[in-house]
Amino acid sequence: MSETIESILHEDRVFPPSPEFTAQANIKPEDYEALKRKAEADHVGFWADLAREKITWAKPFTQVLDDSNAPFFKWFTDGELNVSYNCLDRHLDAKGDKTAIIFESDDGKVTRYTYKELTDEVSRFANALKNLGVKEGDRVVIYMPMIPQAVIAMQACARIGAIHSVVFGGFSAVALRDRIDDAGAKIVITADGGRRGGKTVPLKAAVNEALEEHCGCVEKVIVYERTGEEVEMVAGRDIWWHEAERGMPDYCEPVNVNAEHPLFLLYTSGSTGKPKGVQHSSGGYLLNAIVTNEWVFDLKDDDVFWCTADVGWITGHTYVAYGPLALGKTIVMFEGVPTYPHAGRFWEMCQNHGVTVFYTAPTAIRALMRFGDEIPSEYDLSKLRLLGTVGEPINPEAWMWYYTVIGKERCPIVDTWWQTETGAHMIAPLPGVTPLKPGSCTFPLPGIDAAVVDEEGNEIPHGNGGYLVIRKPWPSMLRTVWGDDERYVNTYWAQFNNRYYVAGDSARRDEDGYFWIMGRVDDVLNVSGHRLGTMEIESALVAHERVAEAAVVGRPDPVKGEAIVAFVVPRGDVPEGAEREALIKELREWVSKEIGPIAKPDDIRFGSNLPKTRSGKIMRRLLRAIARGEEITQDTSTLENPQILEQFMQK
Ligand code: 6R9
Repeated sequence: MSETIESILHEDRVFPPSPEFTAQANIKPEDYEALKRKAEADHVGFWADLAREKITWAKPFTQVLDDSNAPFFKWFTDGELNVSYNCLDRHLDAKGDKTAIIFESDDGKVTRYTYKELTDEVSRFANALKNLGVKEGDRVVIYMPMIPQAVIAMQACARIGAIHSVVFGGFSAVALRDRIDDAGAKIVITADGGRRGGKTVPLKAAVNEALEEHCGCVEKVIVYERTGEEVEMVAGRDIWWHEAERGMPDYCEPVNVNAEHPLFLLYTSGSTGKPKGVQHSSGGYLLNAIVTNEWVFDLKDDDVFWCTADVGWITGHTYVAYGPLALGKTIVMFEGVPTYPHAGRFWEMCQNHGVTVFYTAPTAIRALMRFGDEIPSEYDLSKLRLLGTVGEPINPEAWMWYYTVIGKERCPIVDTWWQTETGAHMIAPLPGVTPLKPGSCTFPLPGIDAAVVDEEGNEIPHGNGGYLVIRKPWPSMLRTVWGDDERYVNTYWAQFNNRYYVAGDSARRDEDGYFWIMGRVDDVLNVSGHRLGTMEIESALVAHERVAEAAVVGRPDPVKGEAIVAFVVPRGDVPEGAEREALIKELREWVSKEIGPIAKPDDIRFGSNLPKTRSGKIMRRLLRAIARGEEITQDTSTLENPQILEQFMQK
């Protein structure tokens, strides 16, 4: 990427934290300066001190960073701990009766667990796992709805040193089977079904299908009874959760494991080939999970933190199942979807549970924004004090809507850049310190050496786009790709001779040093010799009053190198006939005006939604195939809404 990526996104609004927010923040400007100074002066010592302070070690570590086999880094190598002990037991004396989880089901039923109750549940289930022969290091696949038992299962694995691999409940039987096989899982934990948007998700049926072929590794399937609908149980293999727990003592001694012991695997799609089993450690992972919840979400004891991510994603690991619990805080879990039974569900839940810190994805914000400002205004959102986003760049319009309509201009927005592989936030504002710019994830956290570099790995001048890399190891970094060290090195390190972690994103820094994520490296277009971030064109499109959402991809063009194809979800009805032609013309002119003539889309298609994975990520591979008029050969099993592909195929 030797050429400059043309960054045409002009965003000059700046929102400094209010003095009131700063006054109460966990990290104040002077703390931030001190942390930064310390991390810069002594990177390893910085993390060592935090690890001693934040984690309860069963055996203290004496070695901090082992880089003798880089890029296979190890942290706190001779230390021992139990992650479940750190999330549960250590709070019991002071906070046994404090609410750990407020759970709201799809149909609105609310269940609460105190720390004491949660600890007992985890212990009992951990004993059940042990009783079924699960040992330290065994892999356990968890394929569950977004219910507290998913967290209980994860914590129970951690308690006995088993390695969990959560597979999102929206994945198909085929995707599940591949993950079970790759992990060599001995146990699968599932439910009869889940409930989302008033419908049943047939989880057990998918498990049965997945286990029909391969998966010789699986010995037992544990089934939580959630919907009560009839399911097929295979004799000798399948056992109900409540039966597995019968007679189990409600205390299970936590097993102390080495800091490097894998806590979990989490499969994530690469740009090509089969999904990678991203392997995380116990000690290092827990440390970044703790500090980022404290620094970025500013969590306090009276906070009610709602991260809307499913535990099937990394966000649901670090900001639901582990981080907030390790800090002894109260979290909200929600089984359903944001628009059922009505488009005010999120805001109603924020009101009813007194949510103070709310964390969701730009795609959800844009979807809810389409329903207008009146809906959120019907709810009391005055308890909210901090908002967050994750998963993709947030366009400034959605940011402003979130800031004004949801946060009432009172709540800072933390735009958090990170990945499955990084384990926790890497680039994000500190809400009491960092002046915000809509659409920028701002600055790397203390102890995180992120940079934007060119082809040779040299840091490039501000204003230009390049590769986003992390130059020093950090505790929660992935340790390897499960069973495939070579792929780990090739995917993340080889590009710069194993010196830097390569995120696969492009980014630029502005004149103030703020980081702006431009998209995946393969999302950068080259139009007539100009490099354009697809996100910038998308931002321009969604700034138009008739556009609710947009995705832009490239298509090979004999003259320009690449032509720009825009997939647009209009506000209101999908236009037809003359109206459609007029809108296409208007949008082309609009983009031309917003960015410049080179960014004018060559082809604009309309549809009622974009093809998305169930985690809300736009499936650009698919859009690229459609843009090129290719037959769709890709796996569409992870698509939330397959029927909209048809709409976009029409010219
Ligand atoms: C946490 C998570 C990682 C990819 C990442 C980037 C995109 C995540 C972002 C963001 C812009 C943000 N991404 N957060 N882009 N601004 N605040 O989403 O993990 O599912 O592994 O995705 O998501 O492209 O490389 P994961």
